[in-house]
Amino acid sequence: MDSKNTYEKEKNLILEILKQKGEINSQNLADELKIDHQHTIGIINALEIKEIVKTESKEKSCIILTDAGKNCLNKGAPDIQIFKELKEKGDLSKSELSTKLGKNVLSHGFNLAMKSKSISYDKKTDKISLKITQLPLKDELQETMKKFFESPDIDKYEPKLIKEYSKIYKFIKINQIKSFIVKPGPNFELGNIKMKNELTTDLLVNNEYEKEKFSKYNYNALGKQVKNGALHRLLSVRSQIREIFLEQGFEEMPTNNFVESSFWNFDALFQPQQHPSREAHDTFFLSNPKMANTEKFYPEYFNKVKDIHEKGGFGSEGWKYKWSADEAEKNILRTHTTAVSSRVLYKLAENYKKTGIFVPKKYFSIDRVFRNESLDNTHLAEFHQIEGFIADYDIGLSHLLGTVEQYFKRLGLDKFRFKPAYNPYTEPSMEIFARHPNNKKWIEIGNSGVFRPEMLLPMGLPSNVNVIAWGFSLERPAMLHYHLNNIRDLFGHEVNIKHTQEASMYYIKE
Ligand code: FB9
Repeated sequence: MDSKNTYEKEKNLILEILKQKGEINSQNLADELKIDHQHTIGIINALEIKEIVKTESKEKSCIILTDAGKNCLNKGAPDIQIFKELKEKGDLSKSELSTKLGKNVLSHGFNLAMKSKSISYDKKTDKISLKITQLPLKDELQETMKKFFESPDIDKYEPKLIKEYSKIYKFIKINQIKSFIVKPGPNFELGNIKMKNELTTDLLVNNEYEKEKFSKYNYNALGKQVKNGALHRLLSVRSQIREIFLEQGFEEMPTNNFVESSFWNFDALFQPQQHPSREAHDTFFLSNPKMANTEKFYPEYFNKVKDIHEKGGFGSEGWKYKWSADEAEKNILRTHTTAVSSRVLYKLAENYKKTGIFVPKKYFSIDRVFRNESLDNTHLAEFHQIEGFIADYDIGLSHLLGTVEQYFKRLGLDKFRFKPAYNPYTEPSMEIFARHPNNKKWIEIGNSGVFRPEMLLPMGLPSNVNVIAWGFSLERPAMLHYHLNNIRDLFGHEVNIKHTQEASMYYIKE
C-alpha cells in the first residue's frame, strides 16, 4: 500500500479514535497507532487546516532512560549484578567483573556495594569478596526503573526520587515532550473529505464552487524554499577576510592579471635570476605570448633593477651576476600576489617623484597564484594568496609583529609565535605560527617580512620609508573553518554543490 493510501488510512483511523474518545493526546495516539509522533502531528496539522480537528499544544516533562538506566532496567541494579556474579563464582577481581558486566556497571555497582558494606576489596590481590550472605530480595533500583519506563510522566513521581535517579544514579534524564490535545473541529462531521484548496475557473463555471468545501488559507504555511544562489565557501571566507582589511584601513590592489612578467614577479623583488623558484619546476612559463615588453614601458626602472642585481647600490653589494633582460621579460603565471605589490609600490614611488610627497599607504590583495608544485591533499597548482603591506616612514619589525597579531586576532587566533625565515625580497623575514582556537595545536599561518631596500630604493621611494608585509593563503582558513582536509572538497570540479548551499558563513571575531 503506497504512502498516499497509508496516509489516508492513518487519517481515517485517527478520526475513528477521536469519534470514540472525543479528545486524544497526539503522543498516546502515536503509541496506539504505533507510528512516529512527528508523523502523527503532521497528519493532525493537515486535518486542522481543514478544521476537521482542532488542537491545543501541551508541554510535559517526560522521563527518558539513559543507557545506564536501560542496563539497570534489563539486568538489574549494578551492585546486585555484582552480588550475583560473586555469589555464583566466588571472589572475583575488578577486571574480571569489568569484563563480565562492563566497566560502567562495575564502577557504579562497586561504589554502591562498598557504600552498603556488602562487599570488601583487597587492593593487593584486586579481589572483591561478598560480605553479605543473603542477596537483597527486592531490586529497588530495577523496580523503580520499570515504573519510570512504563509511565514516564514526571508528575507521577516525588521530585526527590527524580532528582536521585537523574543526578546520583544518572539512570534517567528529563525531556520536554511537546504534544497536542486533539479535539473535533467545526468540520469534524464532514470527516476526511477532499477539500478544494484553490478556486479554479471550472469551479467558477455555473457556480460549481458553491457546492464545494474549501480548506482555510493557512497563512502560517511556509512558502516553498526558493533555491537562491549560494556564495562559494572559498568566496565567503574571502569576503570576510576582505572585511578585516577594509576595516583596518587597507585598500585593495588590482589583481586582475594572472599572467605577469618575470620582471615584476621576481626581478623587481630583487630575486636573483638563478633562484631555484624561477625554474619551470616551480613556475609556469608561457609559450605564447612568451615575452613581455617591460623595458619598453619602464626603461629607466628596468635598468635600475638590472644595476641593483648586477652591482648593487644604496649600500648593497647586489647579487654580482650578469642579469638577463630576456630572462626578466619571460611571461609566467604569477607565483605570488607580491608581484602586484611590486607594481603598486612602483606606482607609489612614481607618485612621490611627481608630487614630492609620500603618503603612507596600506594595501592588500587576495587572488589566485600559480605554482608548478606536486599535488597532494592540501596542494593544487594554484591557490589564493592573501597579502597585506604597509608603506610608512620609519616602520620596522615591531610594527610588523603588532600588525600581524592585530590582523589574525580578528580571525579568532589568540596566541602567536614568529620563527625567523628567509625570502629573497624581505629581510628580516618570519614564518608566523598561531595556536588553533579549537584544538590548541600550533599551526603555520603565514609568512612575513620587511621588504629589502634593494627592492624599494630602485623604485625611487624615500629612503626612510619602509614596507612591512605578510602573506597567507585563503584555502587554509577555509579548510579549517569547514573542517575539510582535502582541498578538492573546497576548490575545483569535485566540490559538492550541496555542501556549498548548506555552508554556514565564516564568522570573524568581533
Ligand atoms: O595560509 C597558511 N596557513 C594558514 C593561514 C590561516 C589559517 O587559518 C586561520 C585560523 C583562521 C590556517 C592556516 N600558510 C601559508 C601556512 C602553511 O599553510 C603553508 O604550508 C602553506 N602556505 C602557502 C604557500 O605554500 C607554498 C600558505 C601559503 C602562503 C605562504 C606564504 C605567503 C603566502 C601564502 C607569503 C608571503 C609574504 C611574505 C613576505 C612578504 C609578503 C608576502
